Amino acid sequence: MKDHTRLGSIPDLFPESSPATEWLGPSACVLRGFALPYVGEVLAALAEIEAAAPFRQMQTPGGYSMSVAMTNCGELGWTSDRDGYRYAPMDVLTGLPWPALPEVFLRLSQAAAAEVGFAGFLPDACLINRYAPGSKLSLHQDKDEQDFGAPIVSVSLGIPAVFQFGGLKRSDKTQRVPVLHGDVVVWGGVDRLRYHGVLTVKAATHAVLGAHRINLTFRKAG
Ligand code: MD3
Ligand code: FE
Repeated sequence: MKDHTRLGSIPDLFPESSPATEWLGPSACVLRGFALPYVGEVLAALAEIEAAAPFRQMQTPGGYSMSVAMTNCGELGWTSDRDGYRYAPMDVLTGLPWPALPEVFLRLSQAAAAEVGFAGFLPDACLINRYAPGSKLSLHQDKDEQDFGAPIVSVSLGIPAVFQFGGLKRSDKTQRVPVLHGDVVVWGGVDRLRYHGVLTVKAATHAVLGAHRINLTFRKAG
């Protein structure tokens, strides 16, 4: 029978332009738009977290104020101050435990990790970074967690940014990876300790988040 829809014969004009999954390494990849179906629920949960544990600009051990504002949810939260970096169960700003990880955060991070081969990922910490234009995160490794066997899942929301993505030594060559609202990055295994950072965020406006970028990183910290 003749195929009147011709769906099977429409050529893909852009076969490599924006694949849904872009591998950055053997165990690191970008899942384009993966968080989009979750965004409504994620933003509602985020409003509650922010109300209970406000964003704050933490101090570095060297006494500088970070340009990125941070808060946390989960059993453990990442903190930096004059004494150093660590995960702790209490928010020193409020004197209260960090808000619990909302169910939608667990569902999203677990689904993303499974997509990259890390089935059963169960984070106990979510660091929430808020970037205004001009904010950046210098090249670093995430090594304050106890268990490097678990991956980290990053969810980007709001205005665009460019990730810097290097190797296991600070001096290794870096790649630049643009990330948009809804993009998810998962890294683990041999890529778990790769240096990374966020270039200075440019001025832009997002329909929902205004002049902000928010990044959630899900971690197994304890
Ligand atoms: C590592 N946050 O909070 S992870 C952090 O946008 C942090 O706020 C970033 O780094 C942020 O510690 C999101 C960026 C990232 C992307 C790809 C990687 C880290 C990576 C690939 C391999 C290793
Ligand atoms: Fe990091």
